[in-house]
Amino acid sequence: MHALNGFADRVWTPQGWIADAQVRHGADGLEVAAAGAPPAGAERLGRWVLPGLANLHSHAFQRAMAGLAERQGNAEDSFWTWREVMYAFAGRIGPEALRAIAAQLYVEMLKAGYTRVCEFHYLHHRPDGTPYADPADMALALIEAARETGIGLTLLPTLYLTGGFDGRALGPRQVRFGHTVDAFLRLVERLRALESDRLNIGIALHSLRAVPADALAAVLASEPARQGPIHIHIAEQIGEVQDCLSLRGARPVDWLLDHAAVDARWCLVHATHLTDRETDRLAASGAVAGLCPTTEANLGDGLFPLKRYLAGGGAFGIGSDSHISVSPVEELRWLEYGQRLTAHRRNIAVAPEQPSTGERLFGRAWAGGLQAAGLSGAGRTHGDDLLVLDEDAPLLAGRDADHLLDTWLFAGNVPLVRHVHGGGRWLVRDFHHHDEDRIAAAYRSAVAALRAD
Ligand code: NGQ
Ligand code: ZN
Repeated sequence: MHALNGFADRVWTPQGWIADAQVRHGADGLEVAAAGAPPAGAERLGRWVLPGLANLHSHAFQRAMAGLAERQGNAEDSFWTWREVMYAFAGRIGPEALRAIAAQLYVEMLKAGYTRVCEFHYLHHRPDGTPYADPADMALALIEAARETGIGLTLLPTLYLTGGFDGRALGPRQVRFGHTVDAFLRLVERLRALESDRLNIGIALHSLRAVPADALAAVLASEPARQGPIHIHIAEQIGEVQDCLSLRGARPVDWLLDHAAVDARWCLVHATHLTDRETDRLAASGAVAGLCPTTEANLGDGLFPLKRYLAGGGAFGIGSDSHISVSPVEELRWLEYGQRLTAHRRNIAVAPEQPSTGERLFGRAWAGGLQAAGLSGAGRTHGDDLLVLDEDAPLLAGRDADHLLDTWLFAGNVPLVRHVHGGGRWLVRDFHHHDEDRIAAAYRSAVAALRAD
């Protein structure tokens, strides 16, 4: 790894901005210290330096269908009709297409400021449900895509057993998602052997709809579940809350908190439909709420009770999920705007000790993302990756550190991430990813082949 030794006018840390700071790689990730003047040999990074964000929820293949589900197919179009369109699309994706789509997506993520991604991966087998020659082929395609682009990857092989809370078998379009618990755990162990600085392996349970109680207990008691992050989709749609109530006798988040030792290793994705009590319980659990505001808006899910959750000390991070948008700015902006639109108030995600909305959104999403990616233990305080914003952007003229994040998150429509350093090298320089032309060409061919099929 090329050891970064840089100097910047202002560097964001969880404790606040540090002026005239030296930035170096140490054992616990980036080390930032006030230096006064540039130390000998330090390269000037720029005026504004921030840590990279983790995108805590991604289904990479869905990027290639962005914009293809925005025409009415049914007067009652909903999440569930979108899901049928998505399933038809998913059925066309094999390992080569997945690798090309994911690589293009990851380039876009890096350029937007995400330096790590959690892949919630359930497209395991061939469309007819038979395993690929190597049952890990689809997972390996995602690992290759991440390696090509330099983004850090938290791969979450996903367990998917049933087609609903009633335990029905997987439908014909879902069979490629399915595993026995044993085969699933073998996949996790196989992938764990590939872990590196830029790759770690967690576990995902697709949803309570897809994982019956006995399978949940078996996975959580298994050896592979003793380490790494655990993610689950939960309470995204009112229909699944009702099904859970009628078939398991409790709402999804209550049920999960009663049946699993949910703690800081967990990420509950969406968690949209919560009672006040569930909101407080989730906040107190230490788990991360995996919020995906642009997808949740696109799919008509609903709004997360952010204000109450933050008041209870809850952790959250952001994900771009279906990738209808690939932008941490847009996720954080819509997270706040959704609340303003319903509360008829301004500046919701703030606290008395932190009156800047942008600061609080960014700081929480940064910490929650790192936690959900399984990277915040062992004294790591800052992550490894950094972003340098465009100091020449007119938008940032006259901004001090107190207003920098408010300006970026609420007014930044032109890309402001100018350079990105990750995994010990510059991945993006002057807005360009080092391999973006080749990756875009491969993506175009892959999408053309999908349309021709
Ligand atoms: C997914 N996406 O797994 O891709 C889901 C849709 C489902 C979101 N929930 C499928 N946003 O939940 O059954
Ligand atoms: Zn999802």
